[in-house]
Amino acid sequence: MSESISLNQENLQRLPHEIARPTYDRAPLKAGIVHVGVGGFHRSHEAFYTDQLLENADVSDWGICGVGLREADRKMAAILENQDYLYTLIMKHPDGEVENRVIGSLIDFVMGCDNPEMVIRKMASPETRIVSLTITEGGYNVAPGTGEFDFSNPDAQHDLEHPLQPILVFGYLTAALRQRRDQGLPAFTILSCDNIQHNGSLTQKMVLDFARRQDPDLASWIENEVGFPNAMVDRITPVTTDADIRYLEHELGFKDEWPVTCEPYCQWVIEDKFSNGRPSWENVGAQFVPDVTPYEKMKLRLLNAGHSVLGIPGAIVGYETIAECAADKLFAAYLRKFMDLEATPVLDDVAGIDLDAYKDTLLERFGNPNVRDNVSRICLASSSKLPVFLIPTITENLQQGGNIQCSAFLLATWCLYSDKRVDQNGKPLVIMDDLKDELHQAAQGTCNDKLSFLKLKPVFGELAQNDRFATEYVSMVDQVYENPDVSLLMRKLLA
Ligand code: CS2
Repeated sequence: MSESISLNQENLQRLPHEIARPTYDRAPLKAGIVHVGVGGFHRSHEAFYTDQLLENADVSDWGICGVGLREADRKMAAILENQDYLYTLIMKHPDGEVENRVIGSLIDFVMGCDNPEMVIRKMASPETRIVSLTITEGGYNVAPGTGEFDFSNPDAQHDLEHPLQPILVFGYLTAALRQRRDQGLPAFTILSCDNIQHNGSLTQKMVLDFARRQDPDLASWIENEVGFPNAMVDRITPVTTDADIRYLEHELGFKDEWPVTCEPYCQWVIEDKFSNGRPSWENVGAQFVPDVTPYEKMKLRLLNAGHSVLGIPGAIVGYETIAECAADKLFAAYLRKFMDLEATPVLDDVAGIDLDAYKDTLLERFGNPNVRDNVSRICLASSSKLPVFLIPTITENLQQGGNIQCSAFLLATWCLYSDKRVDQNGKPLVIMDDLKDELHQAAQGTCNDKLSFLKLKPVFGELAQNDRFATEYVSMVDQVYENPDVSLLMRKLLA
């Protein structure tokens, strides 16, 4: 077999003809965007939209420079550098069609933990006009229970004491914004691309809380000058596997060490509040709206919550992927019941969106058998996901006398999952969660106090204090612990 071609700029024209690739000239691109958190999602979403834009218009200002702040980013930084920051996006349709495109919008990468000052300089450079973030739901340093910036985090204390060697993204942003202010440069926009209700407003609050502690004048400047658009982001993007790498090498004859797979569906709804210009992403499918709230709520509470609604019981049953869960008629009916009776009644109307059609589409997307989205990806970090995706639905239903059964069932199964840490067949579950020990301990307390798990305040807030919810939850816990065949209880719920 002939040696396969390695993906890089020089080899771009030697790739098999069926692979789409940038036809624009990458050499003159400037990094108008600095992005923190270059995981699969950034590469299938913002970098994809930006690549489409570069392909369709002559806009050399909007290349992307990636930033890694964690030691764990080092491997991928090396791979990207080796490939001239090119990578393949493998879009998998439900009917088996696969579209492959090499994405060219990423043009540089810097590692903060090696050289924090270089990252600060990059953000402070005149060509940088947007700093965007995918730092995960748990990355915003919110103090559990209070919603304030968590100054008790030792990394935050470190950043206050060493403003030019920050660890947290907030330290980087304020250091770079200070340099811009001092040099008379316009501020950049900070664009959050994480799944959080009002992600822009939350980012603004955290940046301002931190900056105020450091320098109140700087904080006022940031408050007046920096745009923090809220945005709803959407594209299901599983974790890259060796099989994806092998597919490109064996089927298409080229070597990409870090491709990314995703579904064909893609959505980005953004508030038009940019402080220093922005790409015309609307020309390639993004929507700019005055208020993103209803879109965010719809997506977080139907899609993201829906994922957990399938994923946690799915993990207990022993399903590997979300598609397997969605293909199980019982799981699909339970998800639909959750969406119709619990999530939808507390959603706002979204102009121009038919919620029933949106939910039908979700079931189809989840069922795409070619997107192998593992339940382990969905279950990871549930302690920072469910407070955003699910708890507000429960709280609002409790205020309005709405339905809470499916949600109570989900939390009871999560308790069982955290307690036993094995699936129904005895296979160990790999739990990846910053609070995994706390979750385990609280769940193990169930034998003495049935509300023990629900009393974990950083995750559930005051839910255990609500009699109606507590009663429903305890009834589910009793049933799940009596017979951990969660499908049986699911069937009862649907009867
Ligand atoms: C998922 C999201 O992490 C999760 O639990 O629900 O990553 C989801 O796949 C994306 O938000 C889709 O846009």
